[in-house]
Amino acid sequence: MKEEFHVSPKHPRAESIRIREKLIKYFEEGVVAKAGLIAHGRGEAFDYLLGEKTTPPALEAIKASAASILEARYPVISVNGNVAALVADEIVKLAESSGAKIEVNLFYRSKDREEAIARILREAGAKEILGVGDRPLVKIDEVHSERRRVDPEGILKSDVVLLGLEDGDRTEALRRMGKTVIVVDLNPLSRSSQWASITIVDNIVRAVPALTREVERQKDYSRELRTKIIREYDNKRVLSEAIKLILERLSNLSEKGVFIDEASKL
Ligand code: PTJ
Repeated sequence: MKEEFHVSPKHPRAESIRIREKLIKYFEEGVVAKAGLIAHGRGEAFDYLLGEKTTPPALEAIKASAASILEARYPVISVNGNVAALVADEIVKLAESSGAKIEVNLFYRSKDREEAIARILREAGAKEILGVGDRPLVKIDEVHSERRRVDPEGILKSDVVLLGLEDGDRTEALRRMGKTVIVVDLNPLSRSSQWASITIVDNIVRAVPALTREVERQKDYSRELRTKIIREYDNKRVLSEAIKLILERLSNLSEKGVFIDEASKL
């Protein structure tokens, strides 16, 4: 039996350590890819720079994402190892609330990982999971990794796709195929962030529940209002604002010199 690691809730970085431990546990269970651990480290670094909270540009992107999902003809949520490990329950809630399909789509695809991820989603309450088992997958030529194999009833058919922790190649390909691509990525400079139609520069653990809340709120909006939100959204500007926030935060911190309150050091 694997040893469980418990961090004291009093530890100043308790939440961050808890998330790391979750990823390690799911890595050992074959859900998260080795590279998924590296990707998480990169994300953590950007989360630090952003102040570990949902920022105004992320909120704006969440609003546009909710409107796009509700206005979609066929929305699909793509799930990989990290997403399943961190937010399986929240993904199922989002799918239920929005009517979106769930598809497992992996960069490092193997039958074992597919099954492990499908199991977590099933345990979280997902009734239908595309892209796994003996479902007939088709290849999209535009993608140059295992991610090219998609479900004809899922990503292939979709008009709006939500991707978490993505590589830029597929984001670009899906955009070229004419789809609206929503990406959750803490790094506003990544190729996926730059290629997406809407980039939510936020930690997936905060972004997905916030998106579900926004979907619920916008169900009362008129189609005209949701269409207006989509029309007025400008991803280039939102990404610039996220980068500017990092810049301002670093500038303030560099002026202060220290950012751990002197009193709390005693
Ligand atoms: O499960 P698989 O086989 O599909 O593989 C998944 C990984 C994550 C290995 C694959 O998608 C990958 O290589 O991703 P990248 O290219 O490393 O990009 C991941 C991006 O996600 C980086 O820009 C990170 O900053 C960002 N990221 C990491 N953790 C989080 C995050 N963004 C939001 N929330 C996080 N918790």
